[in-house]
Amino acid sequence: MTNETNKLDIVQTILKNWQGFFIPYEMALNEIKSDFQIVDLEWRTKYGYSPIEHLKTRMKTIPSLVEKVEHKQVPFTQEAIQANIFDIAGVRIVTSFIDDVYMLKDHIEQRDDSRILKVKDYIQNPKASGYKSLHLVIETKIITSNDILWIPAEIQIRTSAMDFWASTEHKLNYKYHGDTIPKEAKQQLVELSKASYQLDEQMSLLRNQLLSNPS
Ligand code: 0O2
Repeated sequence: MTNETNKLDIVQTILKNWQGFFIPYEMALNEIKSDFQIVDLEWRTKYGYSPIEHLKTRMKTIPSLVEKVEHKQVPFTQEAIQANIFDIAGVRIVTSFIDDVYMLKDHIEQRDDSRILKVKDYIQNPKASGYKSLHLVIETKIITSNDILWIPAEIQIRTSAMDFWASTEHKLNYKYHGDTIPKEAKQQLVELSKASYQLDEQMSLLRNQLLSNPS
């Protein structure tokens, strides 16, 4: 395990010498964001409703990248990181309903300018923490002035209820950073995740009832 001083050296080296490394990932984020802005606009225009509540993009922070590279025992070279770390560019899409999560996955699947490399369905198979979300590792096509690149990105799609749970749990864990969150609190978080999923299911049921019997 690299010690803290070495970690700091690595972060500083990356900051100093790897400026160009992150550019294709920025391009991928712009591309994906604009694809979903089009979906949003199209749906609002056609149906007066969009499956997308909100969308956020983020670049992995350098300390978080260094930690992951160490954890996965990937060599500290640009080539090795490009080939092994797929969430440098990250997109989070929040929907109102569970069905919309999978509808957006289908949308990505059908596009010619993206390829799904891996699906991690933490809605069907929640994490032990109670975390629920659909994760897709994709490659998105970028056309530059002299090249065509396929850049990896991770897309997390989840409902507002799942997002509320995840961001609150993250804040609680952050408060305990370096310390273990008490066992009872962990169990309570799992229960809260189940309760919020019931809310999602009931909302879906209500929507389906209203759609099949609008009057
Ligand atoms: P960051 O940089 O802060 O966003 P891999 O080996 O690469 O396939 P990976 O990516 O480590 O696996 O694991 P995973 O679990 O598929 O995705 C990690 C991301 O999912 C995390 O990002 C969180 O955004 C989210 N996540 C996973 N588990 C939990 C959880 O229990 N609670 C919450 N709140 N979020 C979770 P990072 O790793 O924090 O990176």
